[in-house]
Amino acid sequence: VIGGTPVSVENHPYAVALSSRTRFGGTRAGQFCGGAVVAPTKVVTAAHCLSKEVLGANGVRDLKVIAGRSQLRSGKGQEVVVRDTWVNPGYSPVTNAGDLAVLTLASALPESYVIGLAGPGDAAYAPGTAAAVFGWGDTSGRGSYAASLRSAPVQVLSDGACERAYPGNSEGEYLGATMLCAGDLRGGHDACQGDSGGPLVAHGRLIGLVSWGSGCGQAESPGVYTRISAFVAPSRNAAPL
Ligand code: 4AZ
Repeated sequence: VIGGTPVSVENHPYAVALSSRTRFGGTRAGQFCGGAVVAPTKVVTAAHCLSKEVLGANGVRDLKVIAGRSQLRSGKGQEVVVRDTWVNPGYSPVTNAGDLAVLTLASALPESYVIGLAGPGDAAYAPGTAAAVFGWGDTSGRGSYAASLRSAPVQVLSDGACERAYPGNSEGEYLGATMLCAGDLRGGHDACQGDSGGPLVAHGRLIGLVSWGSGCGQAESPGVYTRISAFVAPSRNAAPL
């Protein structure tokens, strides 16, 4: 997180770390992505966090979720094994469209950790809404990972702001159907590497997951998030959120 401040997970218990048991050890305690608790045994994260390149040969068996812990190297909270993963079949690793996966945990987290989802039409998606992004990722854009959970204030931005920044050039393509634009057009507040999959929250509800962007915290290069409302529908065919 760029331009953030340390926050206590006690105030944001839906914020969890995805950690590898065998990789990225040392100061990061294996942390490589974030996630959000949406039910006692369900964590949403970015689909790109579960790619083979990220998970390594052991796949899901290498994965654990760390909850209730601000300082990753402290002993607090819960470390939970992942029993099953669901990757959005509409996810494209080429465009990053539909960048969402659901982890089913082997044991339940407290109900008090669960954050509600902002569904389609929720006012929290209106451009200009104050939002906050959470994570243990890079705080500088130069590979300095946070030891403790941080949060930065960002604004929900219009689709147009990201369409202008990412028109399908080498920086990427913004596809508003499953993506959400948020950040600080003047720069200075953003998600960054290692924050992927982590929560974007507005009006006390989950609106996005950190997905991608050009660099971190740069002016005119907003963050691109997975649009949670694209996966919350009253229809029987909706994703299992
Ligand atoms: C990443 O590499 C990444 N500034 C995530 C978010 C952003 C940039 C990069 C947004 O995981």
